[in-house]
Amino acid sequence: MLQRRKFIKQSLLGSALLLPGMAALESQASPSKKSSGTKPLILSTWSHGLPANADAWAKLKQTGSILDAVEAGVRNTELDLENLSVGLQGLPDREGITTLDASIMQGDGSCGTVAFVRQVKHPISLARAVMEKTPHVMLVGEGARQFAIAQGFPMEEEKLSPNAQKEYDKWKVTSQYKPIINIENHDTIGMIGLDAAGKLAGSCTTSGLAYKMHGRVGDSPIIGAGLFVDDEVGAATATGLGESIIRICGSFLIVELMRQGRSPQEACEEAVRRLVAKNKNIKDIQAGFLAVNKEGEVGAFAVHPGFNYALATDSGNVLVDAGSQFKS
Ligand code: SD4
Repeated sequence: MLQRRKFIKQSLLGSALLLPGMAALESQASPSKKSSGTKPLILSTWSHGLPANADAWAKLKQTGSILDAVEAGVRNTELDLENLSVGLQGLPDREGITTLDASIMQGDGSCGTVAFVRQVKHPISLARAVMEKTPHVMLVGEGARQFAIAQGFPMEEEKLSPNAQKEYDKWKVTSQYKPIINIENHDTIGMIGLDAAGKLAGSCTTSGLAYKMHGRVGDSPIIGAGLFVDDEVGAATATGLGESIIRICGSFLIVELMRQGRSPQEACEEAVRRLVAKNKNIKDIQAGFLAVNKEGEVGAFAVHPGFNYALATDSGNVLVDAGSQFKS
């Protein structure tokens, strides 16, 4: 029932042959096969994951830190002007204000998150500062902004990007709010990475749902929902309608299923089944999960077709189609 994963795009990182990475993907469909995972590895949601993975990979080679890598990778997406779901160029809430959510986590349990934060270009770095420089895990709203100022983060002008302004102006004509995510406007980036020594880290950053209520926070900055990392087991991240992911504690669920012996692929599929069971109007809800275990085996699954992810290994950086519960 799994859709066969398709190799879509060729390496950004160099080499043309993708045998180790592809072997890992094929093994997901037959969990009884012996592990064919690979390390190091960087995994991230959607096609903007390709340039993000490339930056993460370069950082990993430069500093040797998987935490540095997952921060650097998603900073790329936070600056991507084409992306209307991440960073200050993202679509605003219904008041016309762009507010950002982000989280970062290491396999030893340390983590930091920010939510409902304004004027900060790199919320992922602010989340890292929360993790490293405060006794807390999460700062939100004005408190997060004040902390950013105190930490020397520049405050950006509150002005919508030209693309976001155009879309917002169109939306205002009807001001119709439907908390529905179609595949086309899923752009959050969730990234998980495993270094050669088996250490894990993850990051997730988003402007959240377009035209959300002012103050709405999604799954991305909620540890256990949008991101969870445990060096003993593996890591998972999520994209899609945050409310549906929070309801099932999606990323934590996947890591716990892997702890109980499921493969990353089996764990992602079970999380999607759970999400489908716990959410009404499932035909209007897209959500997708990515997972890696500490052996470097990967898994991915979504509610509806269309979810893809970028996978970087020593053999290259490729875009891969994930399977889905419902078919088109
Ligand atoms: C949220 N999960 O805020 C995010 C949205 C998302 O691509 O993934 N957008 O609910």
